[in-house]
Amino acid sequence: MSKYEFSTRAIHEGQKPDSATGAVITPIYATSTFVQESPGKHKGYDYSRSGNPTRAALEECIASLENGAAGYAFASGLAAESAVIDAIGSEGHVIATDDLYGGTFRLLEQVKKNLNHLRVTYVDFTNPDAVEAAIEKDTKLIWVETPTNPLLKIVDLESIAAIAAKHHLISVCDNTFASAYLQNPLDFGFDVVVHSATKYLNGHSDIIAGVVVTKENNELSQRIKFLQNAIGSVISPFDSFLLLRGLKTLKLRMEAHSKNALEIARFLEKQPNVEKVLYPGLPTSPYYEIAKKQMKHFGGMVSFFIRGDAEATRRFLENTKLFSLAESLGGVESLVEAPAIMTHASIPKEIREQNGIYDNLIRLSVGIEDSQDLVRDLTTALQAI
Ligand code: P1T
Repeated sequence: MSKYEFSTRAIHEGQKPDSATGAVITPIYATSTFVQESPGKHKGYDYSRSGNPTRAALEECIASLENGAAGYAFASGLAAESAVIDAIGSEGHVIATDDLYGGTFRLLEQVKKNLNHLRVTYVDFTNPDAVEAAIEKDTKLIWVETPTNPLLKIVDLESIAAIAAKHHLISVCDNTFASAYLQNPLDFGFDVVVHSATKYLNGHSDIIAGVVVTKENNELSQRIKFLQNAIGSVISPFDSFLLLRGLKTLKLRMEAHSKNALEIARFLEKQPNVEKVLYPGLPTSPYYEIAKKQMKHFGGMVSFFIRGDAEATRRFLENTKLFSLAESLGGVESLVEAPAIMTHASIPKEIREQNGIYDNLIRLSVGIEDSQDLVRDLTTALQAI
């Protein structure tokens, strides 16, 4: 299938008509177990934690969309991340982006440090020299998010992959904010891609899911597959079905998200009560050139600082109507949130502020509604602060 373009693969890869019935759409194989003719003799499936045909179709599809060799689907983005981190074993050193999802920070700080005895250094990855300087004798893993959550910094994937390869480190990119349509980190030399598939990959805010794709079907990949089954944090057949359905329109949705987000970023830039807009698609962004190089469009996330304090932020958040005040992102509907008190509240205040996440930071997940309505909604909320 790899000779086909993106949307053709999204619609067909791993999804041949059902061999038993001819169903064009991959059925939801809602079964926990599979009959065996004789012990160990079966049609490729014996128990749904170890493998399920709906999940298998999804895993083949996402592996193709990320240009990888193997895909694994999990019950959440964090479950996917956890399996990848566990796959490097206990003890050793990890270098991670300083601006990353609060839940990933919590997973590293409050779980993997204690239980896996890992040490973690957080670095501003927009400076590749700082990443190389942070490498220690026992560094095993480089963990990147780009665009970062919530400051939308862009990391140069090619430079970071080259540093990882030079020092024989495993490189992982959390590609949630870009999605597999806008950016494929494996093409730049990364070893592993993870997603919170809850977001753009599914696109309809109706499931929690995660995926991992590996560049090679190597020992690391097999270890992740082993952990997926051994720990059991798998996605259900029903959620696999919804995710497959979402993937079919990923390209169309990402184009619409990106178009609306650019329009909104340009609008916000002109507003007197907006202090600064963070969007890699604005030519004024320090990340514009690198984003243009490695992404097809600039994505649907826009962050900005309003001119005001925590109370003004609260008034803004209470006065949007179309932008629902909620955590998460990547759905067709627009969402708004304040990272300091919502998605990134699990990061201690002094670290948050050191990284640039202040109380007046607002993050938008721009949906695919008609942009005039979204701009009107933001205008009303800005007038209320
Ligand atoms: O929520 P879950 O599916 O477990 O995914 C976690 C996760 C991982 N990586 C990134 C970059 C993320 O943004 C997330 C989840 N983020 C939010 C819920 C949020 O509002 O930012």
